[in-house]
Amino acid sequence: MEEKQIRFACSLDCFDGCSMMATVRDGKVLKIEGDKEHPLTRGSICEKGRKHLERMYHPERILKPKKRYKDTWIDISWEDALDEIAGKLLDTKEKYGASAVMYFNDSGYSGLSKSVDEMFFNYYGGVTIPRGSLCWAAGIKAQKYDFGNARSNYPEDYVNAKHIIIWGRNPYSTNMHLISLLLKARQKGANICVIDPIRTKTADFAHEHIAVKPATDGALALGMAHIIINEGLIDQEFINDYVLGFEEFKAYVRSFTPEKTAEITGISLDVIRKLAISYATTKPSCIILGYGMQRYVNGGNNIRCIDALGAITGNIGISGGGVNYANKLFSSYIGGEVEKSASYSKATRSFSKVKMGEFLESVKEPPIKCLFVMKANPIVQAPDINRTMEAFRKVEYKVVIDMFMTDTAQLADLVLPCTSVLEEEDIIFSSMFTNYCNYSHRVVEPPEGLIGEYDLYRRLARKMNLQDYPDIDQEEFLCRAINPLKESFGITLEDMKKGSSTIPNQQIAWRDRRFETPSGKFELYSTTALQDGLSPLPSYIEATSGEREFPLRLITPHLKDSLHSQHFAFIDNIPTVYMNRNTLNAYNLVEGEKAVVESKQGSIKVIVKTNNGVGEQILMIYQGWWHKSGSVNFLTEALHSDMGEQAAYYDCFCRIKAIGE
Ligand SMILES: Nc1nc2c(c(=O)[nH]1)N[C@H]1C(S)=C(S)[C@@H](COP(=O)(O)OP(=O)(O)OC[C@H]3O[C@@H](n4cnc5c(=O)[nH]c(N)nc54)[C@H](O)[C@@H]3O)O[C@H]1N2
Ligand SMILES: Nc1nc2c(c(=O)[nH]1)N[C@H]1C(S)=C(S)[C@@H](COP(=O)(O)OP(=O)(O)OC[C@H]3O[C@@H](n4cnc5c(=O)[nH]c(N)nc54)[C@H](O)[C@@H]3O)O[C@H]1N2
Ligand SMILES: [Mo]
Repeated sequence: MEEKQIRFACSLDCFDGCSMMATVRDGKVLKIEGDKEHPLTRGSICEKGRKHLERMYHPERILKPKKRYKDTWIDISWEDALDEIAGKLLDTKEKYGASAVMYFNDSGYSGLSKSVDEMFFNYYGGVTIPRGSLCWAAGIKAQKYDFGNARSNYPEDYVNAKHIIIWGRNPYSTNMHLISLLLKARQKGANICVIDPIRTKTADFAHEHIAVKPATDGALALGMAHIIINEGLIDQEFINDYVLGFEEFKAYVRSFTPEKTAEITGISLDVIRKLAISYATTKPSCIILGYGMQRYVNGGNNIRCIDALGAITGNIGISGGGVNYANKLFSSYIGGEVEKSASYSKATRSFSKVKMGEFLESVKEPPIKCLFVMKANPIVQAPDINRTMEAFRKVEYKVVIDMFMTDTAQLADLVLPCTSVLEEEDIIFSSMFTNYCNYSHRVVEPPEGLIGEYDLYRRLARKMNLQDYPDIDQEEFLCRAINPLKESFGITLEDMKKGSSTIPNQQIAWRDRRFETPSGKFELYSTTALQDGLSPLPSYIEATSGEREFPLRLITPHLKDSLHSQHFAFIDNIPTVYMNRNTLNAYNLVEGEKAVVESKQGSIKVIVKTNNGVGEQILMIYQGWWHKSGSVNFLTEALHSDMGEQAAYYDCFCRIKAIGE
């Protein structure tokens, strides 16, 4: 049999959006590697991307529907599984109404074909749906107030910057193709600085690392603005023409003197001053934001304060500039059947993803009777696991769709398998960084009998006689979804199939300075924020701090070799906690020993490790560990940030003590 090379795309919820090549022989994938022809990812892929192959052929992958029976699981046929779900859904709707059904989905798979879950539940009549985010919503909302939308310069443009601040992002772990762009920018002479309470590998690579105290970035940005304004380094012309509320902002930042800023942020006067001046005078100056500093109760305002720096220095709408947080580019041009289905949803009840446990405990008229989870592992990834798990368990009927028996699936009544990305024909894009949308070809057929989510919902809709549900094949569904792209830019499905597509002439976000805010300007003063009960100006809300009993802040960032919990699946050891030597000594801990970390919410066992790059009074544990190891979200509290109902994971306070084995 001959070997074939087939192009597909990574489906992980990640910045980079890599294109990949699979080598196939006799219906079996032999290897996967990067696609050298992709303009941005250029053939390099990360460890977790490579693991698509291992996951597809893993002996523990779920291949048949599994039904809970007493204390064990039994395999059932697809027909029986679909009959059972259809029966439950029809019955629940009749007895309690459609809103007694709830679903929780996330971005476990980023392809368009699996967005049919939303469409299915809309046609069903409108169930209880999730709102808010575990991921990035505080920053998205902040940028909506300021710019009207979250847009970024195309990544290839970052190399044109003379000064780059990587602010609360760790691309060494989470966004590897940004690192190659930073290398290029550095070769061209750009100065690169990283602002992070932890000295990450990204910080090691930069010219400077500024160790800000957690959740004080808003104050740092306002302090920088104070210096920039005082020194006359603002871009007056840009402000006059395109900025609303400068005078009010100027009055507000007057009190953020360098001394006060230094006191709040823990950064020396010299460093703050140098940073402010180099940002304002080395044009074009670019800020690349991560999602770290918006995972706090003051997170949205932290991002607004940083956005303001771009506005007062005129570093917006120019090549090499921008306050780049996300790139909501393709999502504005995707529509089709999912969009159309919205009008079929009658009930409109929603719950915050962050507070699923609290919602389930208290919801009445009707209470939740059926719960569906897909593309997500909330019993590991959502905050306050103990509470969420207890409430989740009490729901009468729960269905989970996943490739593996996750901790969430273990609590279900019925678990359905799903296809791997290598078994799907799909369109994949991410709104975080990349400006490319990738077409992913089906590399191999799914294992005997296994059906993907597209067909699963279509078959369910047929069984339930869901009126008007589009009974079309997957290709037609994709074709309709990208219709706005075709109409606006002439990009067709056939074009897409050749590899990756991009939207022309939008390399520089806000080049036309036509902001999507109510005033059409960049809004330092946002009436919309005021109407939402927030300060109209970007404000510093004092960072929370630990109490006597739980003095240490726990930061739980993302690990290089796993996407959230997905690649921790087969790891049994317990998590490592990193802290600096002062913290280690203060708690009489010994390197390598076992300890227990406790918060008001719960506790987990850990192995102690010193890392002097971790700031004072901070513990750092990577997120993603499964229950068998000890999930960090046993410790976190279900808190909302100030904007977007975002999980404020890093406002988590703990104590640590040795176990003494
Ligand atoms: N390998 C890998 N890649 C991923 C993911 C993954 O799980 N693994 N997840 C993907 C997803 S869904 C996301 S959302 C992104 C997240 O990508 P990133 O934003 O890069 O990652 P985070 O871990 O959220 O946080 C980034 C940095 O913020 C820092 N930070 C924490 N608190 C503060 C603060 O108060 N101020 C400042 N300035 N910095 C702070 C943390 O120390 C961390 O180094 O990564 C994506 N890519
Ligand atoms: N403490 C703490 N917690 C965090 C974070 C943090 O920084 N700290 N980060 C948060 C962030 S940024 C995010 S985005 C969330 C992520 O939260 P989740 O999206 O829940 O995280 P994953 O572990 O990626 O879980 C996705 C699940 O989808 C499954 N899956 C993969 N492909 C498919 C498919 O095709 N169909 C179906 N049905 N399932 C599939 C995977 O096997 C996996 O179990 O976690 C958040 N949790
Ligand atoms: Mo995320």
